[in-house]
Amino acid sequence: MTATCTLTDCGAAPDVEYSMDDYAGPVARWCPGCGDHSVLSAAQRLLATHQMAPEKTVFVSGIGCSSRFPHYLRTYGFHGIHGRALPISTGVKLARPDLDVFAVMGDGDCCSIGAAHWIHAVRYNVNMVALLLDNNIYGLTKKQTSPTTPQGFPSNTQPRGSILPPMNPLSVTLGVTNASFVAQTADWAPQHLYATLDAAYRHRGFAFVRILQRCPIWTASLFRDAVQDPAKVEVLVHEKGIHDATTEAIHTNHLDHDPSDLNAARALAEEGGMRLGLFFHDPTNACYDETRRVPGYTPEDRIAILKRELDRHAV
Ligand SMILES: Cc1ncc(C[n+]2csc(CCOP(=O)(O)OP(=O)(O)O)c2C)c(N)n1
Ligand code: SF4
Ligand SMILES: [Mg+2]
Repeated sequence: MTATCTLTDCGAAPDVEYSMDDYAGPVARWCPGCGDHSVLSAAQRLLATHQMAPEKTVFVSGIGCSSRFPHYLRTYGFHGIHGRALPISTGVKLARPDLDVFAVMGDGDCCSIGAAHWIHAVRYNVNMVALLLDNNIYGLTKKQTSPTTPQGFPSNTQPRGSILPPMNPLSVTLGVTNASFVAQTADWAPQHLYATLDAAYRHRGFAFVRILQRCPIWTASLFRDAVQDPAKVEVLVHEKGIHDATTEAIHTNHLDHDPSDLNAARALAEEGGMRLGLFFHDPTNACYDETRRVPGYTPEDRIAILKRELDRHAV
């Protein structure tokens, strides 16, 4: 695919073609075997496939191991504060709709401290890709129970085992009004991971992707069975879904699921289990960034409108 000139927006083809290496930042400092490495590679491949101009691409994160993501890419990046990746990335997209925006979050980041932002981001359905790197634990702060930690799994905050049943990020997202794209993939299924990121990027609206992510330091046992035995993973298949021949050949356990069926998606998500694929997709839902956009105002017009509004409240 050829990129267009982004400096002048003249539409001319530039004499540069980006390779995956052009997006690579410093060597990632995640532990060996950490699933975050795999997600980073898939993101670099996506950037190269779509020839996304580094100066027109932004990765926003919160705080956590996974949130170091923007440091390792040579695009724009914003390493934010814990739980706030989504309001920051929403603001970036609203102010600069011409940019490609990605939010990268951990399970603590998204499902605990950032939970209110998560719900409203789904409802606002702003055009961006949100990645939940779910290792079922607070990794950076050394094995503290997160909302997705399985019940009974011991941690440093609940050494006798996580007390509550885990939150289901797919069910939560599918329960929010205006949800438009909900998928699940895994770091150890690189082809499926890439195909999912590609589908998410192509989606018009807020694409929520939960990535089952291995943390060999704190939660090694949780994904081991699924990694070692492909039959333990079920792949959702459908002509409207995410299709990857390699994944479907390795994981022969398939389930036919039409991603335009919201009730079926909710039922499947509620069942839990190791399921990879597109649970729900509706590209017709309203996107806040599109409906609120008022074309034709210059910066001077906007300041004049703002002043007029403020004057209305003068006492
Ligand atoms: C406001 C605030 N509260 C708590 C912390 C401490 N803290 C940093 S990262 C983190 C959790 C990280 O877990 P997760 O989001 O799952 O990311 P992971 O490290 O597992 O990738 C916490 C509690 C913080 N930095 N800021
Ligand atoms: S502690 Fe776990 S999540 Fe954090 S970098 Fe190491 S393997 Fe990855
Ligand atoms: Mg985590």
